Amino acid sequence: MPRSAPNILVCGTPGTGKTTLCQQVAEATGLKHINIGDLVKAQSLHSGWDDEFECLVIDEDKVCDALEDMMGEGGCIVDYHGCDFFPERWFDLVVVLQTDNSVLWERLEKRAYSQKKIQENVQCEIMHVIVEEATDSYREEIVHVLQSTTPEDMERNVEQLAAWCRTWRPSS
Ligand code: DAT
Repeated sequence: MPRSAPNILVCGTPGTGKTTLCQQVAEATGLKHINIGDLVKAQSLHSGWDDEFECLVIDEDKVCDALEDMMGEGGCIVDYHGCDFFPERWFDLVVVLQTDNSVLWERLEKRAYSQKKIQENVQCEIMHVIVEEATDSYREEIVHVLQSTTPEDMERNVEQLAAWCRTWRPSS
């Protein structure tokens, strides 16, 4: 069954603006915003805390099982930093957000992350880790890398995604 509305995945290093973008696109288009971090906490889809990386160890199979029906219906905008464990068939568009390194550093400092966690995340951004993950996991033509450093970038990205949704048609 083809989806009646598109599914979008928004990924990128923490702090690049995924949640802000997804909220605004959801408001503009009616897509359902699915924040994977919130879902994992709400439904305990994890196996505990990773002391080294200072984050929950998510249970990827359980997350995929929890999402399968919604994704099959379509009309979801999914918000998660990584992207390599979702089924490729779920998404019509994959957006990777990127932020200037010094701006990203400041955003993460405001989150009260440890210096180590900030360094690891900014290093991840410098090395384009998520861009590589997305291009390794999805067809090149559906992966779009968007800058998310300034409020103007955010506004433009919201408009672009909303415009893309308006013109999307189900494939036969
Ligand atoms: P993420 O969901 O990727 O972790 P977020 O949406 O929570 O990121 O944004 C982190 C902070 O940065 C938040 O205070 C909003 C701000 N921000 C994000 N993208 C921005 C942009 N393009 N311009 C200005 N501020 C931005």
